[in-house]
Amino acid sequence: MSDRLRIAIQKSGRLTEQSLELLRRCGLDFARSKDALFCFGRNMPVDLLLVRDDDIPGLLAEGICDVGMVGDNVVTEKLGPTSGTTAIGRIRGLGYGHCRLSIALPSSVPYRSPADLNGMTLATSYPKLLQRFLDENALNTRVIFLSGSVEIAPRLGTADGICDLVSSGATLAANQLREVYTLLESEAALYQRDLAQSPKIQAILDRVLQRLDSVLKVDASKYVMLHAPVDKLAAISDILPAAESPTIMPLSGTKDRVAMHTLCRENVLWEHLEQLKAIGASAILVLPVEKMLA
Ligand code: PRT
Ligand code: ZN
Repeated sequence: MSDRLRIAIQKSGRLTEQSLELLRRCGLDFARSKDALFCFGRNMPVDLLLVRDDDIPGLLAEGICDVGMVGDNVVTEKLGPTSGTTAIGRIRGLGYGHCRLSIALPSSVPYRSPADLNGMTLATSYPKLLQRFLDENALNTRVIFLSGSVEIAPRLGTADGICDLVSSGATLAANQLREVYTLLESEAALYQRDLAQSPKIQAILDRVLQRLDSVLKVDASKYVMLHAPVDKLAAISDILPAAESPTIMPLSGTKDRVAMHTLCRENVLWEHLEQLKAIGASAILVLPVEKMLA
């Protein structure tokens, strides 16, 4: 058994760039081999396997890799819910690859509740997750498996509706489909196999996780600068997500308004900025944080 940590990531697809970038930001440097299926870690005992995302749960289950960066949707479809029931555990959400697995019907088809799916045929690439939902709701709905282009099945007359991944919703809209029920929310996540018998590999993983946690924490943090009415400072702090105690500075030419700087430990959204503006904040700047040693 080698004493190197093996990480599987998607070889080529939606998750590839961000997975590689995240590992790079954790300080991992890989030499790409010619076939690019295996990359040797140059500065830590960590190697990369580049594979199809669908293969990652199986590679973890077989112990061929130790951790995998893969969508929750893929792992849940292949292995079922991982909590406690399998040796594969979800250890971190990675903050990219967000999507949801949803049932969608042609816009013209009425829908009030899952019972309306009775007697229909649904096309999907996620037959296990869909069948589990149908069974839980005691629905008599036919499932047909399609490995791709699921969204055109209703137009071709192959199915009444679909169950597929959605992110922006543009694909559904382009096919006159309407999302009616979400089965699963998903993001790219780090999964690990049971390493109880491999303490050396677990120790390498712990080092990588420590770095990963700093990177993820910095990503979620924002530095906010704004001008605020003096009597609204408390209300502004309440709006800012996970804000630390702010720095308050005078503004020349006015006693009623001050400059406020604060670190927010969670992402600051447009909704927050709109609320801040509504209670009198102005000149609002949200800056990314590069590194943080707290
Ligand atoms: O070759 P390989 O098997 O590795 O790749 P793949 O073709 O199976 O997967 P890929 O690269 O398409 O997606 C990899 C992972 O990205 C998925 O398993 C999800 O975890 C995640 N992800 C996030 C998505 C989407 N968003 C997504 N929108 N995967 C697919 N889609 C597709 C969806 O199937 C639909 O066709 O995009 C379309 C919908 O997008 P919107 O934006 O129009 O709603
Ligand atoms: Zn795939």
